[in-house]
Order: sequence, then structure tokens, then C-alpha cells
Amino acid sequence: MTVAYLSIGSNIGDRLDHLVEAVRALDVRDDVRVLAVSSVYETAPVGYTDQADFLNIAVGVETTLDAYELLAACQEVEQALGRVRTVRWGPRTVDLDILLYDNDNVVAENLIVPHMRMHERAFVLIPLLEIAPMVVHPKTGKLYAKEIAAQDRGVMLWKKVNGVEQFLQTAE
Ligand code: A4P
Ligand code: MG
Repeated sequence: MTVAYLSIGSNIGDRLDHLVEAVRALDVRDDVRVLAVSSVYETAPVGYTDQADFLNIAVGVETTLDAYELLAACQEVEQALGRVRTVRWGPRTVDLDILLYDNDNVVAENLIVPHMRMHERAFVLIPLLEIAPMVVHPKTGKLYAKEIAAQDRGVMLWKKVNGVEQFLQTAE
């Protein structure tokens, strides 16, 4: 069993519902168990900025999948929820990224872990640090909490979450 952290974002349609459905789709799998879900944050778009605000969460899972299989599982969830890729960094029903996978460093063509841009993104770090305040970069050992101080703009608490069960029963 390995612990991994995911970032999930949505900025089209019923955003909260997309997040809840994504977490549910992960949790129903035999090879993934959702251990923790952060509160829901409303976040200004980063990268391609001419798009609607996102709702973002971080999720902690325990899994028997290796990192590549977990990526495939994330992509299955994206597809099941009807994601259509158009603009890079653009609007999406739901986007699931692997932030951390145990203490592994993965550098492959289709997978880089820790996620390449996580340390510079408040919309990733603020939810992640809520559920895992002591996480460190697997290579440098540096606390992600140290990255966050200068970059907490554009991220607002949107809905407080108290546990996985409560989150899965949420509706917008
Ligand atoms: N890939 C490599 N490493 C990973 C990883 N650790 N986790 C590859 C997931 N995927 C990884 O992703 C492109 C490719 O990245 C995949 O084929 C996979 O093999 P994608 O999801 O198809 O395309 P994308 O979403 O446009 O790219 P990506 O890299 O997920 O985009 P970002 O950088 O995550 O940006 N602003 C706010 N406020 N909130 C957001 O959630 N999200 C983005 C997406 C931009 N701005 C945002 C938000
Ligand atoms: Mg992605």
C-alpha cells in the first residue's frame, strides 16, 4: 500500500458535483481508498487566465497501484466525467493530477512526480497542506509549507470539508 496525493480541479458546469463524482469514482475502486479530502477552495485561473474560476481540492489516497497505473486511473476518471481536452491549461470538467506518490521521484515521458508546478501553485498547496501539513519534497526534503507564504493570493475557502464521508454526501 502506498500513500499518494492528488489535486483535483473543475471550472465548468456544476464544479462541486464534478469534484464529488471524481472522488467517488476513485473510492469505489478496489485498488484505491480515499483517506482524506481537503476543504473546497475557489481559485483564480492560473496559466491561461481567460477562463472561469476553479474549485480545487486535494485528496489523499492509499493505493496498490503503481504511479503509472494511478495516472491511468486518474485519466479514466477524467474521461468518465466527460473531459474534453481543448486549450492547454484551459477549461475542464475535471482535471486530476498526481502531486506526490510515496517518496518517489518519477521522471518519465507521461509522468513527472512530484508534479512539476505544484510548488509554485497556491491552488495546489493550500488544499494539500490542509490534509498533509508536513509533506516534504522527496528529493530535497524541503517542507512544502515553506513554499506557500508568498503565494496565497487568489485562493479562497469556498466550502469547509470535515472528512471523506461528509464530502461524498455533499451536493451544490
Ligand atoms: N503528466 C505528467 N505528470 C503528471 C502528473 N504528475 N499528474 C502528463 C498527471 N498528469 C501528469 O495533462 C497533460 C499530461 O500531463 C498528461 O497526458 C500526463 O501524461 P492533461 O491533464 O492532459 O492536460 P492539462 O490539464 O492541460 O495539463 P496539466 O499539466 O494537468 O495542466 P496543469 O499544469 O495542471 O494546469 N488554475 C486554477 N486556479 N486551478 C486549476 O486547477 N489547472 C490548470 C491545469 C491550469 N490552471 C489552473 C488549474
Ligand atoms: Mg492534468
